[in-house]
Amino acid sequence: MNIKAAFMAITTFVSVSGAFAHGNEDHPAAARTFDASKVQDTAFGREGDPAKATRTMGVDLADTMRFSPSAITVKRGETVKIVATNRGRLLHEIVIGTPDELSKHADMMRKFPGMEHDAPYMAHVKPGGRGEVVWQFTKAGEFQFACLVPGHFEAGMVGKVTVK
Ligand SMILES: [Cu+2]
Repeated sequence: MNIKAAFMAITTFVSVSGAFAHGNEDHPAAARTFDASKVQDTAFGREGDPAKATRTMGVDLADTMRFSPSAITVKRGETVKIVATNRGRLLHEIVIGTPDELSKHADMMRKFPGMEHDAPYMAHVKPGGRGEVVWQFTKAGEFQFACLVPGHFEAGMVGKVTVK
């Protein structure tokens, strides 16, 4: 695959929202504005309206390459606000997805380490910072949240979401 084709694949893959960020400065973690007309369904749910979030869940991100808690359970249809706090000294992120999509996405991140990405189902969290993802889990099943900073996913920075 040539570079251009690879880039197109990444763009198609990561940008459910159509947004493709080129710098964190332009996209502070907490500045997402909800726009119901732009919500798109995915295999693991859809962007949630913050006004409809019924629960806030805290998840810590650590340099041990672990999330805490590492597993969450939600009800199908529920909109949750996940507040990710980075307790470490490294950049981390939380990206929700299906196991298959996340591992493909991690491959892309490894091949293009400088790549910035942004979508409603992820938050990049600087050391000491916080990020939020508001997500409605519309499908029952087992999903994951992961940190796709190159090397982190491979080191086991993956958590489980069970939707009942
Ligand atoms: Cu990480």
